[in-house]
Amino acid sequence: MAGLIERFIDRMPFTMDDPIVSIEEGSTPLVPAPRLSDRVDADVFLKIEGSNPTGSFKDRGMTCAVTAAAREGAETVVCASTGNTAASAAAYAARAGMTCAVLVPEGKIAAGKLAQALIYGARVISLNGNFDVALQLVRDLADQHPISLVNSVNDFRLEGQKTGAFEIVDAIGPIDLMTIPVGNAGNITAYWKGYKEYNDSGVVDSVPELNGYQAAGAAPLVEGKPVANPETVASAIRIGNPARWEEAMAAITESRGAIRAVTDAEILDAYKWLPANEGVFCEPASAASVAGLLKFGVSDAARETADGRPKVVCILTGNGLKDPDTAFDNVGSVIPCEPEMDQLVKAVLG
Ligand code: AN7
Repeated sequence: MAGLIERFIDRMPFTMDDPIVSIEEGSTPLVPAPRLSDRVDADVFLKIEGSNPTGSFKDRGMTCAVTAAAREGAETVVCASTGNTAASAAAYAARAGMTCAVLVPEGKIAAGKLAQALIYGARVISLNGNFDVALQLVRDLADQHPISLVNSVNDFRLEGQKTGAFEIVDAIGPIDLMTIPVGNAGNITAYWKGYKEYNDSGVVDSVPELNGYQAAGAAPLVEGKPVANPETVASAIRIGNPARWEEAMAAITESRGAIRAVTDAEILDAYKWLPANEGVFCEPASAASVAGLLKFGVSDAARETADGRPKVVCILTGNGLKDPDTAFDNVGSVIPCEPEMDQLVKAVLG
């Protein structure tokens, strides 16, 4: 399967003559979730973005951001990151033969993401400060030096990430509701762009309602003001001042949707329920989209416009393997066993 620039070249700010940097991202599974569907009385599908090359949706944006950087002749890319952007930037820079530096909040990045950034060969800088401070610093750095900034303030990132909407519609037609975790608010902005683009060009004649979910301890868009010290178990969305604030709120309003908060306890409930009941393991931030759906349900408006049972898609933005520590903190322990049949029988049958 080709990468997403090639697959959607007519809707991209690129031509096939550009130096396309791809690791065959996109084309992720859209998996029906029968048990979740029963719980919310809707046909729910999970968009498994953890199946991208580096295990998160960031690869959709990064193929575009790094292709644009390559076209401009950039030699170095930089980003601030809660982890997934760092892993993705590091991989695509490696693929392009560029140098990559990533700025991550000290101690607040999941182990898998840190391992990825390092093994792909990035310079990993641990900042004594949170994501919002890191983003401001790299914005200033990129203004002063010939370095390409690949955070989602870079419009090319949105061009790539909008293809998630195309894939959903191509697979199951127009949907009634989409739920998505919101951190820096690039992804919800990009999905809305994608749905509108398909609608405006006549591919479909409706757009879905968007429901965005933030962690309660890091919910600036819900509170209507920046959060100085964001805190949540979902480290990927531990962000207090989203860069795409206005665009995200416009997407919510235009889609007649909502931006709401889910607590860490609700996030962790969904995080554990999903693998045990649907066989799908996502990272805590991603589970916010399921936690939100379970907490708030499907709106009356989405049910009314639906043709039969409403069609709902939850975006699962990152792979559960990214964050093994949170998994171990929330499950039982392994069962020790001597190589004897009696013990084994007890261990297996409980
Ligand atoms: C798994 O990697 O911001 O609202 O620096 O990793 O577009 O920010 C990650 C964000 C959701 C939120 N789910 O998306 C970063 C970073 C996962 C994420 C989000 C992120 P945006």
